Amino acid sequence: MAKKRAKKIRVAFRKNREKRPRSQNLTHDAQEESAADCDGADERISGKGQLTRYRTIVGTDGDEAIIQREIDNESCMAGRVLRAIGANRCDVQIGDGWTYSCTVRRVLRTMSRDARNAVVAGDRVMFLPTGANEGVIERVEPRQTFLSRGSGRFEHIIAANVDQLAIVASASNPPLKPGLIDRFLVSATRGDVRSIICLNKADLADSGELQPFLDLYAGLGYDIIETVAINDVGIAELRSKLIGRETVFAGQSGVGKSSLLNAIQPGLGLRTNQVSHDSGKGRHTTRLTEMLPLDGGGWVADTPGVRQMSLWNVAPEEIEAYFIEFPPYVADCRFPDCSHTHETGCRVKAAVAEGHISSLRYESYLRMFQND
Ligand SMILES: Nc1nc2c(ncn2[C@@H]2O[C@H](COP(=O)(O)OP(=O)(O)OP(=O)(O)O)[C@@H](O)[C@H]2O)c(=O)[nH]1
Ligand SMILES: [Mg+2]
Ligand SMILES: [Zn+2]
Repeated sequence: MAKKRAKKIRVAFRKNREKRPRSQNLTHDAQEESAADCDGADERISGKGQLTRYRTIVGTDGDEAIIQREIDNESCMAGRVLRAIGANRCDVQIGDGWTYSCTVRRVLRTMSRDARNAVVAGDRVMFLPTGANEGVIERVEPRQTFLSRGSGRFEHIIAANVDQLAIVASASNPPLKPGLIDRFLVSATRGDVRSIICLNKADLADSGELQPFLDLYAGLGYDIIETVAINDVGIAELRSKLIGRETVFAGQSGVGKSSLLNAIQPGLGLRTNQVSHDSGKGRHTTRLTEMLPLDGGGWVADTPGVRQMSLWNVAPEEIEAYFIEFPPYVADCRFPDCSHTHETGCRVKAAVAEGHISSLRYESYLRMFQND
């Protein structure tokens, strides 16, 4: 393929030197930006009018309108972001294992208009070394895969260039939320990431209680494993699915993401904490997304627990395509633009009534469709 020629490109930037407008609903925003959402915490929600400043940069227009800054390749080094600390500092590892502590060139932060964080764990970057173990990130390579969610008016990219997402849910304490699993499945598919579901804390469920969930997701073709992080149940099976791959662990706070990773590789020594007795919620113990090397090959990324999983950039009418059991029925709905919510002659609703589509999954679909 012919190399793309560098040219001058007009780029809309987020204004960054002005005072940002105060949000109308500060309490809500404070809740939305949970303590665990600490990466990118210095980015605020800003009004639409903030996106109007244009600047010209030298770069190449990629496919999907990805704009690549032209940089001096001679003086830069290639590396992988192991962890992003706030919006402006990252640890970047180069091929021989040496790690540089890097800042992020301001132009990159203003260029990433919709994203809360310009550089995320897993990114492949070019950086300019400024010392023996320091540098400045000059360019983020286009992401091959990504896992993201909506965070206020921005996209929160959790990790990039990983193969798999381990969706961790707990049988109890905090209670199982199937809707959250379904949202992660949609988001992973959208970012080209395959999913594994870990139903952890199986020791806290009555025998047979989890079977319907296991059957449901296994029946849809998803990889689902029952685990007990503190008792070594399902750990060998989970480990075998991780070796040689790059897997991001995500889920609510307190479900046992860090505990599972410690069970898989005790040397990781990740901090864990009890679920709060009062609220029944996790305590947001893990604060950063961090890529960790696995003995035997591959990487895992531990992430802070999320409170909500809003879909980002998925239009309501696109959601049906992410529910892998829907398409055969969708084709037979009476109206070609059927939303499967209220229409007569809807085959999806009929399939739910007949028990061919799980009502749990259909409820998840409805909530996502209504953006609830
Ligand atoms: N009974 C039981 N408890 C578990 C299991 N796995 C983890 N726990 C406990 O659940 C609590 C929370 O575990 P963490 O590993 O800190 O959870 P996390 O998902 O990493 O939470 P955040 O970092 O806050 O997102 C700890 O007290 C763990 O000991 C399990 O399989 N069974
Ligand atoms: Mg944790
Ligand atoms: Zn329909």
